Amino acid sequence: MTSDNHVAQPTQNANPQEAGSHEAGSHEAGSRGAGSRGAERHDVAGRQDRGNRVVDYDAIVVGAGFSGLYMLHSLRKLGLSVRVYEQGGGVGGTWYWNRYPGARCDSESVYYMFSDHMSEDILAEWDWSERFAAQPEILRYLNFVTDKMDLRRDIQFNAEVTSAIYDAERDAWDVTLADGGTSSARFLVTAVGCLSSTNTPKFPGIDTFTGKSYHTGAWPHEGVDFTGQRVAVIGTGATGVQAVPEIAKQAAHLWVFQRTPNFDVPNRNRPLEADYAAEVKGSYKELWEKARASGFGLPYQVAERSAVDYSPEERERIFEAAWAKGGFYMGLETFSDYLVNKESNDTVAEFLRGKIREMVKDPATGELLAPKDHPFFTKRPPLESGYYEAFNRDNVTLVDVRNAPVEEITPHGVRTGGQEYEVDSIVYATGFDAMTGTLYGMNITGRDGQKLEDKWADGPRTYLGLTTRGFPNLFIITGPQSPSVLSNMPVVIEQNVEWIADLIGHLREHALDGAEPAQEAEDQWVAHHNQVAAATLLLGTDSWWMGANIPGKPRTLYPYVGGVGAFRDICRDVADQGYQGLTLFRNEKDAPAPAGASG
Ligand code: NA7
Repeated sequence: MTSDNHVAQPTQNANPQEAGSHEAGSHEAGSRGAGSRGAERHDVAGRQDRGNRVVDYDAIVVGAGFSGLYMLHSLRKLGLSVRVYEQGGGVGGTWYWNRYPGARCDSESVYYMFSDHMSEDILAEWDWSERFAAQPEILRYLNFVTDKMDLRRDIQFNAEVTSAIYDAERDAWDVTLADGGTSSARFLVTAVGCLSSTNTPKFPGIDTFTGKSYHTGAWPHEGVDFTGQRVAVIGTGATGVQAVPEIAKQAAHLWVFQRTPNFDVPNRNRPLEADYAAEVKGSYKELWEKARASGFGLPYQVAERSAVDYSPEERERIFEAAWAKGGFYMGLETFSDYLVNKESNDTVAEFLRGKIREMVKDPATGELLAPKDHPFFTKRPPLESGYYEAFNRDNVTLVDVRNAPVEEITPHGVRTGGQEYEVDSIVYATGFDAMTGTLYGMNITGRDGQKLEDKWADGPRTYLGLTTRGFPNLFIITGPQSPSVLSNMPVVIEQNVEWIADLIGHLREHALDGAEPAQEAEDQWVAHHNQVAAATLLLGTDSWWMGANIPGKPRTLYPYVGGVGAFRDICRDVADQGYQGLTLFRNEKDAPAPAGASG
């Protein structure tokens, strides 16, 4: 990974309403994201007596997944009054919604959890059952954390935020919910995740389908039984790759519609060995520090070497060892220059193509499944368990929609290449409007009526991914231009949350009311982000990391690729230097000049 310790220069100091089921003939019911649902009006629960306060709460947090839960806990520790609004009927975020068959985390479970910063007790008490935890277990974990930390009482469920408007007079954020409820707070923290607005392509005829259709990211809570059905899965990203082997076990026939094959690596999932789990727990502090300082938030032994410096035989041995180990070791522990050296990347890409051809019995299908249009890891490599083997089953057929795109959804199925595939159910594993979709859906409006969506019309502009000028006291967890999805998420979530909480603590300590990045600091962060990105191969590939999956979305690298550890160092330096690059202010009389003015 590249890293650059650039620092921007300072200019100055529940009643669960289960969602996600899908009615025949309508693809809308299976979508998710801000603005996707309405609900009956009810009063905002838990509102405090304002007294002489100009706001209802010190902070409003949107979302109750990993980020929102830890943010709530951290702000409570500072003594703040906090309200969390959660669109779902329960906690969990990604793990509340993504209940499709085979849904599983691609980070090793022992590292996909809160550290002792949240609670030493939870760390000690919680035991994972598998090397890679499945969705139900992660959801159980997050509920366990919620109850242990007594977080539920400050969370309002089924509460979709439809607007958040900054009032400069009061230095307050006014928030409106889909049910018409309103409330206000000094600080607004978005903890909405990166993959929370589902993307269903606007295929012609999509509403005419008379069977059932589902989006993997808004899966019915009661589950779906595909036994005996003819099923179409559209999409072969990390989600499709997990769902296909499971659906194949039930369906009479499964057609998998593939536009772009991926470099899928086996996860080698298995029951978690007790001694391994104990070993990790035993050296937890050390391992988490290593993860925090790493490129991707995992405490792996990164090999600082290039594949081009090794003989084909030596490379083969290294690749085979990582292949046998499974998981992200192939990307992280073999060679370290895949993202910056095409020649090095070609060696691992060829190795993986060879493995795919070996695993798939039909040569034509194997060839279609072997990616040739992008370098390894320039799209998120899915982890697989039985995906390629699924194509050796008689009841599974791969359909290439690269050369012959989906023409239309008909009342009875999917038409492509002049052929109609008649099915009973369609599964859209077609991804998300990542990183910005849900933020825009909340209609976040800052100083002078500027909408976030308009400010970012040509691509996100942030300071550290955590703040953006013109939107005082808006903090974005795992936002664009922060490491976010290029990491093991809990590690960067903890870092983001702690930085935000420390800043808010600093403001209170100094009787200040707010923070907003200076123009120059923001400009420098955007330039740095772009510079780091430009040094990689990522910009040349059409991926959701680049916004390429959503028509009209600005093409730019959304996550920060400078590395988790480097990012943490930069954030810490900013804080150590009195929040360099941020304007800290007291009430409106001290507020900075409007966005656009020199900071
Ligand atoms: P992804 O990775 O965005 O995958 C979506 C898939 O859907 C991908 O194969 C797309 O092909 C395919 N797609 C999207 N639109 C179309 C159309 N119009 N026609 C055919 N195929 C289409 O989403 P996932 O949910 O799998 O994974 C998201 C992240 O979750 C993942 O990266 C992990 O971080 C966890 P394409 O590749 O665009 O050609």
